[in-house]
Amino acid sequence: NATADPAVTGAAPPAKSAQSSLTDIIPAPVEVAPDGDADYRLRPWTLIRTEPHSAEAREVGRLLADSLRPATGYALPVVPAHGRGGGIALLIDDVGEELGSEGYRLEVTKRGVTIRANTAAGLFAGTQTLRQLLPADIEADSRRNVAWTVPGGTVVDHPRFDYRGAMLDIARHFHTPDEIKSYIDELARYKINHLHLHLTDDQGWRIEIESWPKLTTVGGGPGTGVDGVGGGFLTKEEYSDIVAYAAERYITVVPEIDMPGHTNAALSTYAELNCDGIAPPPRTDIAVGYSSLCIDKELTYEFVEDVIREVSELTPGPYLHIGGDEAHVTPPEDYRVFMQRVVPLVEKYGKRPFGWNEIVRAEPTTDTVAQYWGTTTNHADLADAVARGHQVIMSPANKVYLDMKYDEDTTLGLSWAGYIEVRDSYEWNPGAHVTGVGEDAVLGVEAPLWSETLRSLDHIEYMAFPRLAAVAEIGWSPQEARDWTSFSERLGKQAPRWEEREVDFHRSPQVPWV
Ligand code: TNX
Repeated sequence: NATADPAVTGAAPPAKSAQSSLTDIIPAPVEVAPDGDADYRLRPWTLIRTEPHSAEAREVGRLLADSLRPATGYALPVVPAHGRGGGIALLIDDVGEELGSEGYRLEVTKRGVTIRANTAAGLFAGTQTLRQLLPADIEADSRRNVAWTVPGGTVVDHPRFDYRGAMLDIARHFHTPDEIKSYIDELARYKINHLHLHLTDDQGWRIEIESWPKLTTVGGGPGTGVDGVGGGFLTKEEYSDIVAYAAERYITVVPEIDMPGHTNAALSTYAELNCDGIAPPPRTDIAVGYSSLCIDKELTYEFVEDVIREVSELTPGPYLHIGGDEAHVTPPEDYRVFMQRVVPLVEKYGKRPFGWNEIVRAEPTTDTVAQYWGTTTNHADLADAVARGHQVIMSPANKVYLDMKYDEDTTLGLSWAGYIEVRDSYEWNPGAHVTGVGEDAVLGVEAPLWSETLRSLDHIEYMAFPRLAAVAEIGWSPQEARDWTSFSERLGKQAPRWEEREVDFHRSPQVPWV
């Protein structure tokens, strides 16, 4: 018994730690059925038993063990699940078509926790739920004397949208591989499965391209970035390592090379890319819309193809994002000519093209995904594109731009799309947000984080949390299961977890923090 009298046993009792409830999970699951008589308690001898002959299931078990060992101090060996047995079981099983490739079924009885899924991705999602079901002390990085109780009952769960994304801008200020991995860790906890990396912009070029080596040494070198303090770039090895780290956590990296605008870092590095052959000076301010690749030069397309080829080769995921936003100095006819040539290059290298919503004006192949970042709920170009068959990612700037200030007192961030408090970021429906863009046209949601004002991981975290958790729930949970009161209460209980992990967050006055 967890409350055995220390005067009798001579041992220190487990410290009081708020037990989690089966209904505390973010994102809210499809079905939750608590059973107050079926709590399970982890023990020093608990085993993590994984589907025999599945290397992927074993790997999910290993990541789970890694995440539970520090605070529990238990060995938690990962062993093949032969026969019956208690402990934590991760089993690949036919759990029904409706659970799809990311759904899972989690059952907690007195004997143990069993997660079943059609795929290892589903098992991984289930393990993220399990982590949230343990007391917040589980996030500690050293041993805690706590009763590691998992509340009894059953969770049946699967996502609403296939694509749940977050974007990180590493161009305006470079963020290191360790910082990116730390962000990936947080995304995984909330079942976000895509990380869009904004790799290039006017102020910096952050991905090594072997055929154009000065892009990074000059365009991404020291002194680049906003205010000249955001230099740095990812080598090919570092990028691949991030992609692999993300993949282990069932997160797909979506690389973005923004063009034809947002290209001053490239244009200032290679004079020959400019129409007049003269390199403009590097820029460290935060203006937008002043740069453009030279549409009439053949060299432009050699450059673009080299970049697309090299980035595609490094990227196992299906998408390549080519930006296309705010090309204010590219005349519409030139923009069209450019995209009509470049979109097929993306497909030539086996990738599905992805662009900011402006891209649909160029009438690219309908396979091109349009990322909506507008602030209005009527958008004729987008509705027309959907009518032609395009899929859309919803990133309305006035709802989910994580770089927007929370309120007038927020020191970081921008406010061109307004202030965005947590409730604003939660209360909207991606399947009915823009007229003519219905649920079926929506591939998913994404929360972009632009980094003009963000220099450190603390800055990133402060702007992302708690709003990223809201966007995660929008992307995963059924619309009917979503409710602000419930969400805000569950959100309040995340605070001790963020504190344990030293994740900065905004203590929004809208949330009942515990
Ligand atoms: C608009 S959103 C941009 C970015 C800025 C951002 C700042 C979009 C496609 N373009 O270049 O960083 O606003 O919020």
